[in-house]
Amino acid sequence: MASTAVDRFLEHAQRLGVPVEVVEFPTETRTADDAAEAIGCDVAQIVKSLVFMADDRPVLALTSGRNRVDEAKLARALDAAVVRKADAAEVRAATGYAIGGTPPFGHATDLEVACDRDLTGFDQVWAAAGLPTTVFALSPDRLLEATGARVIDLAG
Ligand code: 5CA
Repeated sequence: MASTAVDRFLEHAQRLGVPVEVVEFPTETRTADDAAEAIGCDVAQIVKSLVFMADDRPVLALTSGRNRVDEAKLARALDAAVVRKADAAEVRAATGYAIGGTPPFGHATDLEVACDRDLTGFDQVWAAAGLPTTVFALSPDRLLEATGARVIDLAG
């Protein structure tokens, strides 16, 4: 797995003291459905690490693979006037990773993080590890600790 993106993520995780075991698949895990199928878990256990622009400030919404973000709810929670999905370049600039491989922490910039309440009920959830073919598992508690996320109801 000669990948600077995964290596970069692992370095961040180590610095944060979060044990990460990267699992790489021969098929893409670019979307939540792809990832759930490859892993053999419930799609609701997939952490989508979605970047939004909240009044031009990038924020991260950790969203259950089963849910769509209600942008009005997210705006209210962030006290922002306007929230929209970041484009590919904005995701790259804010996180240092490409869409489909963006991990939930270990980013190029310090992002405010909101976490979908629906992710917190599982023993284990799965998130991207830097590339659209890589994932790792962690408990929701560790996810919240590593990201400093605020748990909110963000599903539409
Ligand atoms: N590896 C998987 C599961 S861990 C993953 O990263 N899923 S994800 O949901 O976090 O990333 C894919 C998401 O990126 C898609 O759900 C979609 O909402 C978003 N996306 C895809 N293409 C674009 C684009 N061109 N601009 C903005 N967002 C996009």
